[in-house]
Parts: sequence; structure tokens; C-alpha cells
Amino acid sequence: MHQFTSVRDISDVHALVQEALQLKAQPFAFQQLGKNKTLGLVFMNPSLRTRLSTQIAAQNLGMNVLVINADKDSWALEFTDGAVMDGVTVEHVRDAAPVLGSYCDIVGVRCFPGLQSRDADYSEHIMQQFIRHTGKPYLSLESATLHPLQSLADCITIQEHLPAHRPKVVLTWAPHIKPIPHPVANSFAEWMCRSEVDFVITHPEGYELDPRFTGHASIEYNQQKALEGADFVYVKNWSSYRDYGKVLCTDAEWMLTERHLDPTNRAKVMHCLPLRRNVELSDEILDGPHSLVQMQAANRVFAAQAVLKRMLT
Ligand code: SN0
Repeated sequence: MHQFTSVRDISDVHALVQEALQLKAQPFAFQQLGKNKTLGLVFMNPSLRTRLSTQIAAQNLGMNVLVINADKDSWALEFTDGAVMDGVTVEHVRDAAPVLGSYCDIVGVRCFPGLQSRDADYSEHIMQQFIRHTGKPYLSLESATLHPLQSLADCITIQEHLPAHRPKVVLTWAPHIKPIPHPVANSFAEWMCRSEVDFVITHPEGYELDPRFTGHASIEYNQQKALEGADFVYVKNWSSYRDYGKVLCTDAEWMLTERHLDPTNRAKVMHCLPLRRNVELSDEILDGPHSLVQMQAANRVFAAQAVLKRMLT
């Protein structure tokens, strides 16, 4: 595998999930695979889980890891071709990325969307320039539109809690205090559309995601109706795609509490973290028996490890 940016880079989701579960059972079985190989991780934005879980995954495979916080520790990068760089940017990605490529065998980058221009964000111009100019296998640590390592960890977590029947999975919008990017929601939708589940998305009107990612998923604007019989409820805020980057709704009724779970099939509740307690999701759910949130975070290691293993093989 030369790049991991989307579910489209994977031919068989189920096989990758099984591979991750095997690694979870025996994390150090492939310690020789990454010997004398270097993974470079570039963060243009903050990270807790992605940074640490990807480092652990690489270490489990015997790799060396370099991490750079490009938003703080390195020179301010320019991404516009032909720019006259007489402003705040110091180094062009055309110059910086080949340097990373020369030091590393695999390069991972986190580059959030600016939420100002839908066309710019959805063209993935920052990720595309890193892919082009490093010349090395590329691992997305979350791009402007997708977060595939998170979604793979989510699929692993669902697999570990599968009911005997074909599960119903609901992605529900939740309130937030500020405009939040779309990658986690887009990506979860993309992976669910490729999984053996019934998938429903619920959100207030105006929060429709890009249909290129939601595919054949059904959309139900009534949250309680959407939650009927759900086995898994994935909670996430996102800003509007149509009115790009705007907050259209702040209705606290959309925040999941125990009462909201009544019509579900004793649903398990998921969230990628970080989350704002009692804005996006209530304490009672997070601290109660329904929550899979910590298991999702723990599975980030084996998601990253399964992907790195394929890249090294
Ligand atoms: C991002 C998001 O897409 O939800 C990162 C997820 C891994 N989250 C935030 O930006 C949270 C910001 C905040 O102030 O709550």
C-alpha cells in the first residue's frame, strides 16, 4: 500500500479490521518489519491520540519515529504555487517536503481544513502537495476532508461489539460552540458505507454532508426516529457543508443523554474525542456502561499498526 488517505485506498475493510485485531492480540509479532525504517509525522494542527497511537504503532513494528509540530517548531510553510514569499511564510512545501522525503521511509501529515473556502479544502491541496513533493508513501493523520485512521479504529471497535444480527449504526450530529471540520463525519460515513451495517445519518436541516462521502446512507432529520433500534450511535459535531463552515444550529436538545437512548437497542455510544462534555455528549453517557469512547481511543494503536504493516510489506 503506497498511500492511506481514504477507505478508497483499501480493497477489503473486513480483512484490514481482522489484521488489526490480530495485531492487538500479538502487538510485537512483527518487530523486525520496521527495523531501520523511519516514520516522519508532521502536525500542522494539535493532536493527542493520533500522535501517540501512531508512534506506539510504529514502535511496535520496530520503526524509528520523527515528529514535528509544523504549526510551532518549524518554518511557516507556503502552499501556493508561484507565491512571492515576502510575507509571513518562510519555506515552500516544494522545498520542505522533499527534505522530509529524504529523511523518512513513510511520511504522515495532519492538515485540517481552513473552513474558509470549500473548494480549497475539498481539493485537498495541502495533502496533495505533501504527497507529490515528499515522493514517499503517505499516511493521512487527518486531512481537510477525511480521518481514515479514526474510522478504521471505529470499525475495529464495532467489530469487537457486534450483535448477532446485522447492526444498525446511526451517526448523529451534536451541538458545539464553534465551527468544527467535517473529516471525522465524512470518513465515518465512507467506512460505514463499505461495511455490513444499516447506516443512518441524523442532523438538523442544512447539515447535509458531501454526498460523495455519504453515498447510499439514509438521512433522517428526526433524531429520535433515527435512533429507533440503533445498536451503535456515533456522536459528532460538524459545521455546515452547504453554508460552508457556518454554525446553523445550537439546539441543546441534540445532545445525547440517557433519555435519548430509550428507543435504541441498548445502543453503544461512540465519539472520536476530543469532546466537550455536556455540550456534545452528557457525563451520564460518557461515564456509564454505554460508552465505547475509551475503547475507540485504545484501538487507534492497532488501526495505525495494521496500516503501517501493510505499507512496510
Ligand atoms: C476536531 C474535529 O474534527 O472534531 C479534531 C478531531 C480529531 N476537533 C476539534 O477541532 C475540537 C476543537 C474544540 O475546540 O473543541
